[in-house]
Amino acid sequence: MTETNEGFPRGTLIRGIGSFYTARDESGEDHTLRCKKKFRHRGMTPMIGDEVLFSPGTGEEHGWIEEILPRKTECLRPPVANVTRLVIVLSPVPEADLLLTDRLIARAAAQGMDVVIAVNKSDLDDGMAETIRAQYRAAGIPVLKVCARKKEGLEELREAMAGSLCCMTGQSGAGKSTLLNALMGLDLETGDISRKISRGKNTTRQAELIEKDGLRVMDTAGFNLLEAERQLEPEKLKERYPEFREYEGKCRFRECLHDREPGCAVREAAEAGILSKERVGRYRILLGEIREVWRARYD
Ligand SMILES: Nc1nc2c(ncn2[C@@H]2O[C@H](COP(=O)(O)OP(=O)(O)OP(=O)(O)O)[C@@H](O)[C@H]2O)c(=O)[nH]1
Ligand SMILES: [Mg+2]
Ligand SMILES: [Zn+2]
Repeated sequence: MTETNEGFPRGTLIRGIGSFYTARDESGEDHTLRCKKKFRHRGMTPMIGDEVLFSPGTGEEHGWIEEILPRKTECLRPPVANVTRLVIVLSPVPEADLLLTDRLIARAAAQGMDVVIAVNKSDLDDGMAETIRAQYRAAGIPVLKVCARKKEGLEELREAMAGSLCCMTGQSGAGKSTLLNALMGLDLETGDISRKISRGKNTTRQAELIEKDGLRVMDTAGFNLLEAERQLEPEKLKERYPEFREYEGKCRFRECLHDREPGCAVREAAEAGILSKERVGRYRILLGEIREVWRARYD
C-alpha cells in the first residue's frame, strides 16, 4: 500500500533541538514539529535542510513530520540534507588542515556537490589564500580570500554562494559564524580560539539554515577530525579528483591508482608542476588509509 500525503503542507527543516524541529513553510511561517516514530523504525532521522510534509500543530501543541521527501544530497559530517554547495572555511589560526579539507572535498564530489574554499582571517596572513589557490586550481575549486574582521572579500563570497543551498563547514574556530554575521548582518554566537591548543571551542553546536537577502546557507558545528570512509573502495577514490580525469588511460598500467606505479601520468604531471604536488601527496595518504581499512576488513 502506498501512503498518500496529499493535502499536507510542505516545509524545510531549518533547525532542530532535541526531538523538536522547526519547519519553515512556503509562506515563510515557522512550525514546531516532532518526528513520528515510524521514521525511526525505518532508520531515518530528519536532517536540517530536509524537505518535509507535515501536519501543523494547533496553538500551543506542536505538529508532526509526516514525510521526509527524497534528498538531493546527504552529508553525515556535518549532518545536513539537500546542500548543493559546500563552503569550506579555512584560516591561519587554527592552522588549516588540508588533509581534512581534501576529505571533505572527496565526500562532496561523491554527492555531486560544488565546493568553494573561503580562506578567512587575511588580516593574520595575507598570502595564505594564494598558496592554497595554487593547490586547487587544477581541480577547478574556487579559493576566495576573505576577512570577516575587516569585512573584505564578502561580495565575492556572496556571489559564490548565491543560487545554491550552501553549507559552511570546516575546523572549529575558522570563523564560519563570524563570516555569516559579517555577510548577512546576523548575530550568531561566535567563540574564541584557545590560546593553549590554538583550536576553536565548538561554539556552534547545531546546524541552522538561514535565509536572508537571497542567500540560503547553513551554519554548522565545526570539527577537527574526520575518519576515513569505511565504504569506499580504494579504486574509487581517484574518481573524486576532477583534475585526474584527463590523465585516465594515460598511465602505463590500466588499473593505475596513481600511487607509486611506474609510468604514472598523474605523478608525472605533479612532478612537472601541472598538478599540485601537495594535493597529489595527500591523495596518496588518503589512498593508503582506505587500503588499510579494506585490508583490515578482509584479513
Ligand atoms: N583575526 C581574525 N579573527 C577572526 C576573523 N573571523 C573570525 N575570527 C575570530 O575567530 C574566532 C572563531 O570564530 P567563529 O566564527 O566562532 O568560528 P566558527 O568557525 O564558527 O567555529 P565553530 O562554531 O566552533 O565551528 C572568533 O574569536 C572570531 O572573532 C578574522 O577575519 N580575523
Ligand atoms: Mg560557529
Ligand atoms: Zn597513474
